Amino acid sequence: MELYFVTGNRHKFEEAKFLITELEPKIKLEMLGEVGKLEIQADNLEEIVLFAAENLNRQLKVNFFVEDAGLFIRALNGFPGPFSSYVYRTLGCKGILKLMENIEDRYAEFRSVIALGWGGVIRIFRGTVRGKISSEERGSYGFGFDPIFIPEGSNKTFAEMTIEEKNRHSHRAKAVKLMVDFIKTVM
Ligand code: ITT
Repeated sequence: MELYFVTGNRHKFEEAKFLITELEPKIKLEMLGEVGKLEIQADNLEEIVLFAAENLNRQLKVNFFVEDAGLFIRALNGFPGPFSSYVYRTLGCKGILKLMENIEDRYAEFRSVIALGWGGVIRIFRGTVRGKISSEERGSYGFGFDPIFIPEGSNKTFAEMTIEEKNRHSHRAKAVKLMVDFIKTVM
């Protein structure tokens, strides 16, 4: 049986794929990038994924999930949070480092919310990773804000980690693992 990850972001798909191998061969993960995924601009991740999942649930007759993630910086009152995609495209890592210049409190977290449509019913899974904003960009793996985020318990940025290493810490890996645990109970 196929499970579709509806996303335009191949990196997110690759990260999830590593964790879903334990459901194989019964379940095969496929990326679905070209369907009409509607994204609303809202100030919380749950609202965004639920809106997208409810729309897809009406269009698709398959099992699928969508994920929305964001970087929440404490000294910036949670900015860019649900606006991370837009802020990445406009300010990028350099812009965030500039905003963080001379700020001592470097605490930040990545949050991930997954909405799974399974048998026509939508369920939510969440994951968070605590960490800090580095003082400069480091590493060339990954995507987005990976070069400036150091998870707690490591000295490396996410961009200095392989997918397996990032998955030992990441917000997305935590949410995907909870989803995998759920799927194991129903497949
Ligand atoms: P979708 O098609 O799945 O929506 P997206 O790239 O827009 O893909 P999100 O909305 O979930 O992804 O994420 C918003 C932004 O937050 C994303 O573009 C990155 O800049 C950043 N981000 C999210 N997860 C990240 C991660 O694991 N590492 C680095 N940056 C991340």
